Amino acid sequence: MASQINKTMLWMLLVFLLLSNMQQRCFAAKGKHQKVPCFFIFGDSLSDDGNNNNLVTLAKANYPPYGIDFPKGPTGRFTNGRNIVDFIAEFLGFDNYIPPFATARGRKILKGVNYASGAAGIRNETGQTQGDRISMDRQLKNHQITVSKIKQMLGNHNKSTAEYLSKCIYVVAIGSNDYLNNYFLPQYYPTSTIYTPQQYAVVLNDQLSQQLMSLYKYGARKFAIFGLAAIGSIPIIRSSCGSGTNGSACVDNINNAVELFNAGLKSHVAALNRNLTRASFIFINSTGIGSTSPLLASLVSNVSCCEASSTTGLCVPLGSTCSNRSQYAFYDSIHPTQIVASVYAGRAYKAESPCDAYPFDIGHLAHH
Ligand SMILES: *[C@@H]1O[C@H](CO)[C@@H](O)[C@H](O)[C@H]1NC(C)=O
Ligand SMILES: *[C@@H]1O[C@H](CO)[C@@H](O)[C@H](O)[C@H]1NC(C)=O
Ligand SMILES: *[C@@H]1O[C@H](CO)[C@@H](O)[C@H](O)[C@H]1NC(C)=O
Ligand SMILES: *[C@@H]1O[C@H](CO)[C@@H](O)[C@H](O)[C@H]1NC(C)=O
Ligand SMILES: *[C@@H]1O[C@H](CO)[C@@H](O)[C@H](O)[C@H]1NC(C)=O
Ligand SMILES: *[C@@H]1O[C@H](CO)[C@@H](O)[C@H](O)[C@H]1NC(C)=O
Ligand SMILES: CC(=O)N[C@H]1CO[C@H](CO)[C@@H](O)[C@@H]1O
Repeated sequence: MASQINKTMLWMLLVFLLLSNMQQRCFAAKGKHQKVPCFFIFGDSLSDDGNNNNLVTLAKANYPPYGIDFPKGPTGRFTNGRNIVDFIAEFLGFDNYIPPFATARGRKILKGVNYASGAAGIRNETGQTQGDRISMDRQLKNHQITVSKIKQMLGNHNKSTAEYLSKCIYVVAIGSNDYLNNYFLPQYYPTSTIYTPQQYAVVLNDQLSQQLMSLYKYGARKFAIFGLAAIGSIPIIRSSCGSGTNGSACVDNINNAVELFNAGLKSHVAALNRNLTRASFIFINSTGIGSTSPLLASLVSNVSCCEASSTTGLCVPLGSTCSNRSQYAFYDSIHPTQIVASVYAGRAYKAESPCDAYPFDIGHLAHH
């Protein structure tokens, strides 16, 4: 009888040890190498990972040949494989990519949410000719919903939620559509008749600053803001600018307008750092990275890898692709391939030149 009790106790002890060990391992497996508790993403098709899948819009990428190099196949990412924020999530040590707001449920949101939406812009009307999209203002509203859910999960302790959210990274990469799907479509949008490129850059910079202040009010303290790439040089613009007319002037016109936005954005980042001393804002110099990478310079960049529609610039459903996707800069006529995304993300995370990230890179922001 006594030995029976001892045996039972021994078993119970063993089970207890096993369970507690398992729990510890579960805990360790969850982001043992994670550098920040969570990662939130705001932006457009460069970052969208599925938010547009169920919207009525032309700006969708949840069909082959998108995702041809992604483990799960087509997901709504506008590229062949991983996008820039997927690589950043990997560098930050996350075990999983950040789920889209459209489908993120339960405790997963504690690790972050991706709000980015194809065709979306800083301005509400941007992208409306494509159909529905989640503008930056709507993305911020969605983030408010996430924050209130996180508050409930962390037990209504406002202070602990605030502390938790302050340690997370917030990437904001938006503005390309305010040019491509607004200012430079004068047949549909009046902005180019109202503003000069310089005035428009100021209007966008000011509105984005306000949006970043809202994000700050929802508890964000570590911001990485991406400047825009040289979007005048994407294949669909090159071909619409035409080779017969002065094509390079048309391309330059767009790239110059975008550089005004970028220069202003960088000064706003400096001002935000001065004004909000408890927060850190960094600016990623996308055009600088794009123009100084030897790898990027070696890629085919005047045509898309996939067979793309000349009107939308997106891959034709089930259309053909180039044979070697590592040799092309653009997957469709608008969006970069995975290999290009890896270069941008790599230098945003760990700057190779002081010009890449100002005043420091995402790796430093994580530890700041
Ligand atoms: C944009 O739309 C949101 C609602 O989605 C609204 O709250 C906001 O005031 C609008 N912003 C502008 C500048 O019109
Ligand atoms: C085309 O535009 C560029 C400026 O972007 C200018 O230097 C060049 O002279 C122009 N060429 C023609 C043929 O007009
Ligand atoms: C910083 O604060 C000054 C003074 O309050 C204000 O004029 C400026 O707009 C602020 N800048 C930003 C980017 O918030
Ligand atoms: C971006 O980097 C390039 C060089 O790589 C530099 O010439 C340019 O001034 C930088 N732009 C900004 C806004 O910092
Ligand atoms: C793309 O560039 C290559 C070489 O730089 C050239 O041979 C080809 O004609 C160009 N294609 C188009 C569509 O411009
Ligand atoms: C694809 O291109 C890359 C870069 O040029 C090269 O390293 C690789 O060997 C090529 N792969 C194939 C299968 O040709
Ligand atoms: C992060 C967060 O939600 N902070 C809130 C805590 O509560 C104060 C006042 O109740 C709010 O102003 C903060 O926004």
